[in-house]
Amino acid sequence: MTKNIKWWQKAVVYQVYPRSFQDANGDGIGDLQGIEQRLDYIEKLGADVIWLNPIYASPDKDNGYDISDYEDINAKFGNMADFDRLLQKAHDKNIKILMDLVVNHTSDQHKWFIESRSSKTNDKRDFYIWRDPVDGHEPNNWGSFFSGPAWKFDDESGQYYLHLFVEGQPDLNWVNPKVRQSVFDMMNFWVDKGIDGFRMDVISLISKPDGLPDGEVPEGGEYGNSDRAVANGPHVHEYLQEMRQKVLNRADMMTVGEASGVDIDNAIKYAAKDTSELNMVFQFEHMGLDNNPNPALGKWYDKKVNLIDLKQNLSKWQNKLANKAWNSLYWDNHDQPRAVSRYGDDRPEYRVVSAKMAATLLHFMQGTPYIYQGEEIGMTNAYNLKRADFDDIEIKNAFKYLIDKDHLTDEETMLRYVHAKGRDNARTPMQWDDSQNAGFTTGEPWLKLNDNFQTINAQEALVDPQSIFYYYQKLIRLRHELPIITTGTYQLLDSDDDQVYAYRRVLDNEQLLVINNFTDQVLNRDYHVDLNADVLISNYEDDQGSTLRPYESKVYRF
Ligand code: ISL
Ligand code: CA
Repeated sequence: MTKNIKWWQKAVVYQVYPRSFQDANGDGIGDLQGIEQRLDYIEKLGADVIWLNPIYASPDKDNGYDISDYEDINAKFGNMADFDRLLQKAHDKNIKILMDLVVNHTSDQHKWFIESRSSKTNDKRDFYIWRDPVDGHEPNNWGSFFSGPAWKFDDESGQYYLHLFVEGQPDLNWVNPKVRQSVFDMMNFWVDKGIDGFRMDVISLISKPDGLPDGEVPEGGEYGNSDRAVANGPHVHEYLQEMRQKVLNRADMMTVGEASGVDIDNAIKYAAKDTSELNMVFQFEHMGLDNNPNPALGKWYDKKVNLIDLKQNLSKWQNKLANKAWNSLYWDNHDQPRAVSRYGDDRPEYRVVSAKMAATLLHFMQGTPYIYQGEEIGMTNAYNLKRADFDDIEIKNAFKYLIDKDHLTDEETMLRYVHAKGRDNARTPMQWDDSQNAGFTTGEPWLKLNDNFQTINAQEALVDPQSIFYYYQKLIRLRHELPIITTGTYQLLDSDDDQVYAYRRVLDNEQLLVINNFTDQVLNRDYHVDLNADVLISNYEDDQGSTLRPYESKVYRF
């Protein structure tokens, strides 16, 4: 097995959210030149790949996920020459670049949509999903992912168009072969530039079910669940195989599909070992374990995940994908709250130790780990932001619909939920140092900073040998050095222990025992470890055997 390992199976990815990483020209918005200035930092961490969130031309209705020109750079971030230089500089350091590919939908400002909307007989009409009203209403009951209906009525032509996300994000009609060919041509434009792969936005949604049937309405909700109605549609695998033939096979690329609504069986098809489609998917099951028990409120909730549920879920993915497909490993990204706040404990006395614990838990699993910018310094959720400070359309709509319209919850509770789950927790500017605006910008930042930047920042981390940063650096180095982390089998221990997450990795005669105290309590657990066993990595300086201190995490190697 070791011989057939692909480069992306040993790689660690660092996700950069360009808008919030580093502003080079003082306009308050991160940009490509800013990323270039910080390449040394990413190189020091040791990551192999950078995934860039969308940097294409966009009216920014959903922070770049509404693209108006796939072959141009958003002027806020720079221009194509800046991109070409960034790619070159990254490659000079042996760092690869993964581009975000957003092709379930475009912006309503994309020239295809402008033409499509211009008349019912335009030859681009069929590039999008247009339907007549049914009894004067929307063609079906689907809700938008970001609240409200998924259909927008167009006065000119008297038809509705589908937008699973916001109004400014009309869904492309993948049934049309011209749409597919246009997307593949555009992808080849980027492949020809020498990029190293794609992260594919909501790729599980591109094939809509025949006849667009209504979705199930959650109790207390108003709209049908479009995620469940649409995900893994009838032709999605066929389209991805076509993409593989026409684009992906042209180079040695890495692909990861964002796959909401995907279960194990589907993931095995998307990410099968034979690589007929993608290399791996981002599954969402573990992201939903701490959802609100009221389905109408979806993710909006502030209770921590139950450890047994988490173990069951992650172990299922580890075991069932083994030898069949490949996992991606992540705690957070630009759509999720901060890892230490959600899975660790961001109180000052536990922040560092618990961030390292969460990192250990994830990084010794099988799969390709993703680190979201700031995770490596233990950035926390942004509790100082108030309703008026938020920028994210999902958060704004949630306030608007769930309080103002549906009255599902009150403003104060909603704010608590947003502090726990909102996407802006991840999007506040990167905290580089303790100077004004955390060294992110000399101007006015586009989104308010987390007010803890004076204590939590990269400069601080880089001078402290015990920092979270150096812990991640070591995790990455170990993954590069020890094949067992990539190829070993996974065995969960004590599945009914709701305080400690322990597992083994096994490869031939070698073994790793990974122990994580998920609580702030001192616990006692005996894993019958030989007194002479080597501690490979730990977040405490000494080993106290069966005594586990708060959030203690350690890995033995036999
Ligand atoms: O963010 C989510 C929940 O808060 C997810 O449901 C998210 O909307 C879903 O995973 C799709 O995300 C991707 O596509 C969206 C974009 O807004 C996200 O940033 C992107 O990661 C639409 O393009
Ligand atoms: Ca800028």
